[in-house]
Amino acid sequence: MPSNKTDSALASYIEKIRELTKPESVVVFDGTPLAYQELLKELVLKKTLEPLSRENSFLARSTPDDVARLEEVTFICSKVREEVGPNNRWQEPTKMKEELYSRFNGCMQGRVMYVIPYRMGPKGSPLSKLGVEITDSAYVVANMYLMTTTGKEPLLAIEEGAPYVAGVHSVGRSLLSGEEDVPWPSNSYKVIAHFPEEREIWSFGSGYGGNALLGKKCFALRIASKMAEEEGSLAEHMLIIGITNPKGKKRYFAAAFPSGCGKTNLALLQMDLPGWKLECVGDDIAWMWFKEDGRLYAINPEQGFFGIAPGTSMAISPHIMKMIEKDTLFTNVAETKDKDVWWEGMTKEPPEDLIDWHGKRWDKSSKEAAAQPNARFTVSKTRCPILDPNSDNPHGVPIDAILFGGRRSSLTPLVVEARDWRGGVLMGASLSSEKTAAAVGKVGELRHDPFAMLPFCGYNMGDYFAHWLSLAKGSRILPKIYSVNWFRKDEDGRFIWPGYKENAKVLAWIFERLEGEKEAIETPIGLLPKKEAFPVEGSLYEKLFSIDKKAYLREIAELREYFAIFGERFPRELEEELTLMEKRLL
Ligand code: GTP
Ligand code: SPV
Ligand code: MN
Repeated sequence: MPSNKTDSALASYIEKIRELTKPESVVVFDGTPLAYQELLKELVLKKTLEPLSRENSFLARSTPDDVARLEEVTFICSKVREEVGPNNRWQEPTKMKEELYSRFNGCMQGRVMYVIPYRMGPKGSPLSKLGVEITDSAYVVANMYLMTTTGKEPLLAIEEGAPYVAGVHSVGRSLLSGEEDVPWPSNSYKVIAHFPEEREIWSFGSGYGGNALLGKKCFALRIASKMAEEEGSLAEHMLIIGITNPKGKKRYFAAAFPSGCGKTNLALLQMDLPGWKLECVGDDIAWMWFKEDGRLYAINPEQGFFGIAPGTSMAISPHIMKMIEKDTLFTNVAETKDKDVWWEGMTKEPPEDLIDWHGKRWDKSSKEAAAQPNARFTVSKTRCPILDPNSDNPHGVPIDAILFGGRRSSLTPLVVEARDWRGGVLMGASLSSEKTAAAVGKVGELRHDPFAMLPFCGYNMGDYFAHWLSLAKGSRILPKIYSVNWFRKDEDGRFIWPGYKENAKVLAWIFERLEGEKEAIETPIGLLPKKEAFPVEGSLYEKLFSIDKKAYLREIAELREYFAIFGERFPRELEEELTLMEKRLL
């Protein structure tokens, strides 16, 4: 497929996939509320969805082997291996296409093939982009309806010749005549393949989240990050929030935390500090570009939230709880006897008579969780109780601060300000985090996750670092960069910082720094809040902000080893920056 696909290219693309996958029928999804309701009815008939007592809300239960993103079978298929770098799995494009053609051959037999034209980003934004997802999963169509702008308007733009990213997805389970369907069709063979040069995505075998909703991680991060490198912009795994101080001044922040590390929670934070206000532009992805006024602007390419349910409660995340009161699709949560939802952390005590995420009566005494740890809700952003008035502004919102944060039980302090852009880029590149249930694999394992983009950067991460450095040019007004860590633990393994609503104090400190209202102390790793200027009592301050120089020196040695995997592509400036930090620590 050419990268500039036209209307006739769309028709021939649909025809090509139809011929290959041999569905029973083809439906172009028109994105209307009525079409969505029709889909929900079908999904209930097929038992993929179960109606809940919450208004217009439904529950899906996946198969136990299809509960999260699958990094092991996610591939970037650029022609030259070095282009994808050691941060990605690579497969030669022709070889991958051969494999895909054989897997997709007849894979939609007995099923409806849906064509979803969609747009990522606000209408009329220079950064918004179009996509088409072809899928044999009605569940995917319903989720895409909530997460993107689907239907006639993006279709028309594509028909008028606008370029788009093409994606084809199949659950990989054809239905031969007379064969009965299962509630959650999938295939034990799974693969998610990206072709950045052709702007194409192919996904087979999984119906879950980032593996199947191709507009999200596959397009808006992996393909879009490559496009951004070419266009001089950014496509990042970041939330976007607007913060207003008691004087009525508003600033926007973007923050990158790895999967399952608190973006949705921070994006919907109830900011309880007197006089302060927080509003949400997005909770997972930011597309950003520098405009002629020299400032960095961001849009949220998504129209909805695909958020983690476990851990969400009225006590700690009331805005999220309010948002999902109705019009929400739940996947893999537990079900109460009055057909409502429950998950670990929602209430102190679980209710009686729960049905677990497998659909079985839950044994309270068992060690198994009632909700799958990566159970999620899908909901349109129109339900967000603190949606920023600029959330659909095609011009984007100006970003004044960028935060990087991982799940680190030791080492990194609650908040550190980078001295300059370079120091900030090193902060992003140095990010490590303990793995969460958002991806299949061992939970809790500490791994490098530069810029929270390890699973999502569609090209060589060495070049990605260089791209970030290259943005500091001319008279640009660069955002200040911060590292944060809500997850430091004490000797007994307990979180030192209460987190959640308390994180507002960190946001306020950053805001006040930008206003020039707060002094900071110079340390070898960056600028820390002055003890008097940070609203926690003395001993807690020490625990949150102490710097273990020896541990930092070990970290630097380890980082050097890690960065070496990028070879020549690792920017010398970052190496120098690392050496400077080392000297300051010695
Ligand atoms: P993805 O959607 O996978 O990209 O994740 P996310 O970054 O949006 O993470 P989310 O906000 O859903 O949080 C994931 C988990 O971290 C949940 O179980 C939260 O309860 C927990 N969490 C969020 N914020 C905090 C915090 O400040 N402190 C602690 N201890 N846990 C938090
Ligand atoms: C993540 O894993 O970072 C997510 C969820 O936001 S998924 O859409 O499944 O990738
Ligand atoms: Mn995410």
